[in-house]
Amino acid sequence: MHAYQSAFLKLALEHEVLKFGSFTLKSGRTSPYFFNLGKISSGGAMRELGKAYAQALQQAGIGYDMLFGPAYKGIPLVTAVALALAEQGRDVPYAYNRKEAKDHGEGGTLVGAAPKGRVVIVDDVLTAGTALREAVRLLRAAGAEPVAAVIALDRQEKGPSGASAVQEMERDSGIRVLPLVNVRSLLDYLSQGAADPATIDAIRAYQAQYGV
Ligand code: OMP
Repeated sequence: MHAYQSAFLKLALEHEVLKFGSFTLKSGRTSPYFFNLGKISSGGAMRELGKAYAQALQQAGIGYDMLFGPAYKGIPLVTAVALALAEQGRDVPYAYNRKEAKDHGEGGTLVGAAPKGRVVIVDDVLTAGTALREAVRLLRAAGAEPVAAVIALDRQEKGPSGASAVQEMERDSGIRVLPLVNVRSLLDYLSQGAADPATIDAIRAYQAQYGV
């Protein structure tokens, strides 16, 4: 594990991003854990998160022209990543969308830099891949070329056709998925004393059903 990955896991656990219980996911699955990146909600924590995303992006060595953050959780994330990259001397344009089109003022659903060229999507979690597919569609419709998605957590689950959601996403849309961590590394980290054995067993049982 890279230093930025363990720093990210420490940050996430300190801010109670990870919750245990019973949660209905966007996919309709009932999960014993939920990763809520919205808990990163102070300037200092968001700065650390932005740095971790920027490092994951740099590590991947991908060429890109701009960043895009899908509404809602992608909006503060894309801003934090753009700030972290600027701190390192790279000033990258970014854009985000509204969930509902605005019919006055500047109008439309896209805000920020006009989408063009090679775009990296910045989002929180990938389960079945529905949220990222939507972002890919939106960017293509705007004439841009989505090339990658950098996310905090890959839950390593099956997608709509039963294969790995990440593999389906990479195959169908041609974009690369760059997670800070995946559920396996999360489980390894939790097994070192950060969660009780019953919780870890519940996550493993869920993974046995929906995981890949
Ligand atoms: P998919 O569209 O199925 O990939 O689900 C991803 C979205 O679900 C994310 O953008 C989140 O809004 C939400 N989500 C979480 O934030 N954390 C989780 O642990 C699980 C989900 C989820 O609903 O699957």
